[in-house]
Amino acid sequence: MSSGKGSTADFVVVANRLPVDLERGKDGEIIAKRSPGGLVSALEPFLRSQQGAWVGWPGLTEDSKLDPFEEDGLLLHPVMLGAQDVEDYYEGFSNSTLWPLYHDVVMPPIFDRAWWDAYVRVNQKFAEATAAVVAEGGTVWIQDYQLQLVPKLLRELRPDVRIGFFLHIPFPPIELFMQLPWRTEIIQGLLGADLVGFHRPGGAQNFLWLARRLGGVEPMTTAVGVRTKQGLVQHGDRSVKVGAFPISIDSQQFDTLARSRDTELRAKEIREELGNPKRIMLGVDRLDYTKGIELRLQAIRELLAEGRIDPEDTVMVQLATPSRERVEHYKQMREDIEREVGRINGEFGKIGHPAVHYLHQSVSKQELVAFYTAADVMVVNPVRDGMNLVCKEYVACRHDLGGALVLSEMAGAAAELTSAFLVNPHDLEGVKDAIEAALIVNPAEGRRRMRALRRQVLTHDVDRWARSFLEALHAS
Ligand code: GDG
Repeated sequence: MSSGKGSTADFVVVANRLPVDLERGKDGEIIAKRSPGGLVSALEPFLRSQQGAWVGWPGLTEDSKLDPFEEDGLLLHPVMLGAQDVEDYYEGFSNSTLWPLYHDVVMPPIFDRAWWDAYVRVNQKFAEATAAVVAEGGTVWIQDYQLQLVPKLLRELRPDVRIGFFLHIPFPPIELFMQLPWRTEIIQGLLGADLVGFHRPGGAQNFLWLARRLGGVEPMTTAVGVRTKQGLVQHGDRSVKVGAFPISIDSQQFDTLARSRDTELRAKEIREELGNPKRIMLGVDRLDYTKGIELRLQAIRELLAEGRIDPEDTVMVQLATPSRERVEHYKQMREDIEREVGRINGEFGKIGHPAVHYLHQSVSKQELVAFYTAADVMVVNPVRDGMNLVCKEYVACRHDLGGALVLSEMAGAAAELTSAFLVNPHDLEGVKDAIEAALIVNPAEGRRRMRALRRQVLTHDVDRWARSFLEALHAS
């Protein structure tokens, strides 16, 4: 890690988190670690190729100042947050107000005025840090729900820069968004951008409606175009473009990793470690209540109880990456999930041969790819998900055309991955049927589906996503 103090960049990404987490070691020294999650996986390869700068929080809870540093060719600008900011802006307003509200209120959002004040304060801090980093006339790409006020705040500080904003989570239906006491401020914040992007046209459409109602904008195009998937509004003397840009993954990288000899060997080893079952089902998620992990386990328990899955020859592996562990909803959910795993193994497992293998830990990318390669059925059943990258990664790894994907209709990815076994995640019987169908699909049908899925994922990668967003931004 080398210092990059004082430099500016033509292209700046701003996100809540930096792509590395910093921690204090025993002697007070700073240690950098890769940080997981969909946003980092999606953006990092692109930014690396652009030699841009990244502004974000490094995960350290300290109000001190930390100089910018270079990590693996990326210029990183840390925005430091104290313990109270982390509690109120991050765990509070971002993850206990906005996250549940934007995910169809699957959990009740909490509206707390002190959290909102912290959200405003921290967004201002990010805007100031970005204003100091971006070169004259440069481009800034702001990411996600934690920073929805930054477009407006940054424009006030730096009217010379071009500003894009992309939301990685769903933009909610109008009726739900209207519950937010600070709805006008959020819409006004987003309208500070030149381009506001969403995963799905539905999100863009909701935003356009709200911009008219709360943002005082004049519609130039009232609908998100079916072909262009973009709309345009007049906001004061500026026009703001609104559009859908479905995110993706570095498909080629996953394909290449999956084809390597090491992955093949490790996948074989995983099967052996699991007792060489006939079928392996896999779930990979951040431990989050939107991902439907409890429902998935319930479906599996019922399939086992009804004798539709034989625990002698079929096992489930659930990789659950630790996430937001200090937030109350997450603590409760972890307990519920672990109780359910215990219950299933208590009823259907044998000594040394559990029905569900559960890991509450993060694994390396190589190991993850080996799991994808080893899995016969990948179960992705979020109750709501902006996109979901895991299902795309699974598909990119199946160059052998093996494996089957069970996918929730409520994931943004379902619009593209139509050859998956699509399910309504609230329909428990439907989920059970889809898992069973995927387990017993005949090989020709399975290959046909996987071929179609791969065609989509390999031709629509993260590079294409980023380029299409930035092209639209520069054309605005
Ligand atoms: C948000 C939106 C949207 C997970 N466990 C491990 C690991 N991961 C990686 C996966 C994947 C990423 O984390 C998770 O991405 P998702 O898209 O599935 O979910 P969120 O974190 O909720 O992401 C989502 C995304 O932003 C991008 O816009 O798709 O809808 O909610 O890349 O591979 N990676 C490693 N070890 C793990 O144990 N190495």
